[in-house]
Amino acid sequence: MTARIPKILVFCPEPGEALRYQQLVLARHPGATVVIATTEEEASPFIEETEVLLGWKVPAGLFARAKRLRWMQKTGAGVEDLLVPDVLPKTVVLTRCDGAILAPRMIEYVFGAIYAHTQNLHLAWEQQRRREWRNYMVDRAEGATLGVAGLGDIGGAIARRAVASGFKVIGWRRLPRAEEGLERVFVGREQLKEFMALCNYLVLVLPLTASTAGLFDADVLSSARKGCFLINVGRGAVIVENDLVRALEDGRLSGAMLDVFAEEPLPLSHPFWALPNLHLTPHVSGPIVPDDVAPFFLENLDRYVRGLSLLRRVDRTLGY
Ligand code: OXD
Repeated sequence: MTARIPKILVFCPEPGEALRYQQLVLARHPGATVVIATTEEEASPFIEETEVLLGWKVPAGLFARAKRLRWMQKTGAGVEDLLVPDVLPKTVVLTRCDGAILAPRMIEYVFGAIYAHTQNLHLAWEQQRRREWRNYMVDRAEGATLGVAGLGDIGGAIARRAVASGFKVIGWRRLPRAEEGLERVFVGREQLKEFMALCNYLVLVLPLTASTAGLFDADVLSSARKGCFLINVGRGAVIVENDLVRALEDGRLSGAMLDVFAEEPLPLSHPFWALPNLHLTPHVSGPIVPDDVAPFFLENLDRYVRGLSLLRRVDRTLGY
């Protein structure tokens, strides 16, 4: 088995992460050639020989020299960086991480955000810092309508958990597909505003593609149910951020919790930092943990060696 394992380069900017993938691959295939790199310079001596690339944040310049590269397994779920024209050659098969691996942590982020909102936790923490004892009302989320835009591996898992947690759950997706257990699934741009008008909580779990970039603009946001609370764990650029600022300022949306932004790190001058009803986190909702992701890669590697089709192969036209 080991003799047939292709040369693998693991590229991760974080050394501990790269090392852990190397250990996990070698534990399954001792004797395989698995090298690690955290910078373009470190990858340079190996890139021409590499057949399989595992990782993320790979400097675009490396691909031009990767003449033997046949397959890239991205360790994250989003692949928009690799689909920029002229980055990853079309001859290279691209697979992404199975969202089901990331979903359990992202579900906890989303429900943490919802309950922090209903329990007014930000107010409690502000009061504590001021040593202030002042009563306030808390709300309930159960029974509210929660809409999930993007019903892939992650969005679908969030929706199922919301059903189990007593929400009325509706969904929105770009293309039709059978969906079980939701009150209703709205499809396509033409049904987006109707969907928005029903959501008390709106969770965005969309990939960034040509069809989703800037989708949530002033027009779409103005159709949101008054007082809707928005959570974005997909990609920041699906929202026109200045339009979101206005929707939060004028009270159309009661608040937002954002983990992703059009530009990351969020520029210091960005208006989001100062909005009282917006809470933000630095893209932490779905951490890529090597011990979670490596078994998926190893399964795909096994399929690759046996000439089988790879799991979560990216459709470059759809963008995911
Ligand atoms: C991902 C991410 O794409 O972490 O998986 O954003």
